Amino acid sequence: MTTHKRWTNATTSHIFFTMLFLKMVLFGVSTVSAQKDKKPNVLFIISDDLTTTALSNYENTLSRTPNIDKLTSEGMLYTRAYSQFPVSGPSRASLMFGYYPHATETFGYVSGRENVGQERESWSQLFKNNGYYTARVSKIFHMGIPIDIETGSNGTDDEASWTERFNSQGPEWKAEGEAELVQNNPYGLKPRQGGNVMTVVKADGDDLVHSDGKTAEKASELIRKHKDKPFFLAVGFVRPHVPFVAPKSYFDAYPHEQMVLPPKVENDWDDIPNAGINYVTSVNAKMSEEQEKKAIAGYYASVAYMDAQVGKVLKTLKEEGLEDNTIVIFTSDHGFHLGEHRFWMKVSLHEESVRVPLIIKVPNKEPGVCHSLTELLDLYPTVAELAGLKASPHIQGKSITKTLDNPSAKVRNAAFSVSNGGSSFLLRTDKWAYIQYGEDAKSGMELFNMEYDEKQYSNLALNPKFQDIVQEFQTMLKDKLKEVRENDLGIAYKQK
Ligand SMILES: [Ca+2]
Repeated sequence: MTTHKRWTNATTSHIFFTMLFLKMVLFGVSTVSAQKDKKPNVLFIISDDLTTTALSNYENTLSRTPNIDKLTSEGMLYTRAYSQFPVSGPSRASLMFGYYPHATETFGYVSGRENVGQERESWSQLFKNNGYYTARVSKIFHMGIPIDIETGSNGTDDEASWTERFNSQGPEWKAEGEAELVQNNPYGLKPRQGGNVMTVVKADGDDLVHSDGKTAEKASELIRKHKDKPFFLAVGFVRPHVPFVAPKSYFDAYPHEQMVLPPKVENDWDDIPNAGINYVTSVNAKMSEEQEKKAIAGYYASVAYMDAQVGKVLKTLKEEGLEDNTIVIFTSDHGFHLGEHRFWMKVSLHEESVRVPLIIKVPNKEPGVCHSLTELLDLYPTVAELAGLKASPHIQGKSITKTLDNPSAKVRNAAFSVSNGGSSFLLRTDKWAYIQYGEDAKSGMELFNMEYDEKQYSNLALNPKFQDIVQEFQTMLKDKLKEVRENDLGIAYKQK
């Protein structure tokens, strides 16, 4: 009896431990250790022409972006992230290849490959060459919006960067619905126009009629399909880039009459050099106050639509159980003016045009807010480091991984951006924004104390009291350009 009982106990416990072991293998311990060894996925989401001023996780109290807000609450929010060139083509070439625009002389609507040569790896290509499945959905390298979306073209993509690539065709400004052109249309005669102009369309139909809806659907499909191997998935949303097109319902929260215009400051333009007056203004676009408000409402509705698509992709990531092993990045290629100084669109090196939203969520790292200066150029080395991959030592961004553990850690003293074919420059420090037009400053300068004048109304560059500061920035700019130009590809690209 005793023997039998002992045997039974031994058998029972043997069975118990076998079951426990199996359970651990199937569901528990093995999953944890496998996750530890598993290469992290990368989900890179980039919106087009998205300014921080239109986001509720930054300074806006009217615009609503619940999905981006949720990601913000789970990741590190960067409040001082800067684009290297406030226009799609050169900004994207810079962030994808890891060089400043002046290093490669890439200032136009190209991928940037033509200037770095075949042997250098783009950001996603580094992952591809290290066993990752890499895919692009819609606009990552430059695409002309709206034309390349209308035709479903690759734009000036870099094919070598991807295992697979997908485009998301959409009707853009031709979408069915209620349309209105809100610039260069003083008599309101033209309902709509293509190209790079502010046509607003309150569209008929659902999210899937448009490019970004299709992009979210394709991205979700790829996440489900490739969840068992490491992936680098780049998801490009084209809104809120013009035309401001979204399903009607996204406009409900933004009646144009309730939009608040930035203050119109008397003599605002008097101390801005001609080169600093943006290419689209309320004046040259002949916009009435009503049209200005409609432009803002159209932009906010486009942002809300894009935000909803971001939510769909993040939901899929969660449903597939990949949140704990995926680095998520959300950003934009540059900002956008929504009537500040009566400026519209990008190109300008003023704060609203050149500063970008940036959220980086890394599994097992605490959420937070980081005010240190960062650049889009930093994404490549940062994410490579997080994934344990070795990027070329020649790329020019800096890894900001230390800010993910310590948000007060500093990576750089100044952020650097350029515009107008590389002839205009911005150096942004914690305290100052210094803008220079022409490498010799012959076309003017702007200097703003960002602690007291964050909206940049008072240009101090010609004030005698600040000449030593101007001198300092001119020296800093010369040094920075020299550093940027002294790189591993200088001779190679000049010989092409
Ligand atoms: Ca853009």
